[in-house]
Amino acid sequence: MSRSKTVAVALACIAASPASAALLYSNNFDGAVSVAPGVGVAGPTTSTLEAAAVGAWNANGWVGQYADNRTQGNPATATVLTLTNIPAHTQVSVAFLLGLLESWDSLQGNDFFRVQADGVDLVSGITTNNASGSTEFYAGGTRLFKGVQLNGNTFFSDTLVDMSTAAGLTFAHSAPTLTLSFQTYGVGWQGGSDEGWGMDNLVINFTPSGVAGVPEPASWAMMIGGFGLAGMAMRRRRVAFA
Ligand SMILES: [Ca+2]
Ligand SMILES: [Ca+2]
Ligand SMILES: [Ca+2]
Repeated sequence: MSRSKTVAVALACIAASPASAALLYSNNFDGAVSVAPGVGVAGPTTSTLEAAAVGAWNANGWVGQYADNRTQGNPATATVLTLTNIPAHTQVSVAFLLGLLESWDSLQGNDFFRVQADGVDLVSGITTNNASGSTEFYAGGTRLFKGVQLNGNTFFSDTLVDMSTAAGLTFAHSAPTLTLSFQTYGVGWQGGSDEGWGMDNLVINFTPSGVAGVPEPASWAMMIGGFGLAGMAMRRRRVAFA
């Protein structure tokens, strides 16, 4: 095998290494909570369990019970999940189904939703126009249903968003404690029975330190140099046998 082929095969093997995410926390709000070994959990706060309506969205995971937040104010009271004693890690990724419930009034009505990690926005400005306004914005989340009734409150219809596609919810993180805050805000936010939000199928993954990810540039140089030396040694051996 030529030196260039040796290096190419080696690089292909490295590129094919699987991603190294592991489950940190998950909750479907129907009693199934999973937590990585040794990790402490507080919350999620400020939410009640409400019943999802029966419908096509059940297959997407908005099913059984979901965590419902109806608080008022600007900002409204956040639903907070705190994870402590997290093993050494480099990255965290958050996914959940977001229900924008009842009479959201969009950008024009100043009704917004955001997610923060340790006090810093990961995604913000999320809004929809269940009642009035014309702007939908999901920060990279994928709209699954609009104009449906996701719950028993039929005061305007609801919107369901899959937040697993929002790039902002995958972020560098290494501290042993992570505080996630889910919150509505905006001068038009009314809350109560008029406007609310909910989440279901919350899944948080993390990347433990020391697990093979994409090698650093210095590591690449060492590996390529090492394979080059191996190729030279093979050629020398062939010359010796000739
Ligand atoms: Ca559920
Ligand atoms: Ca509703
Ligand atoms: Ca409003």
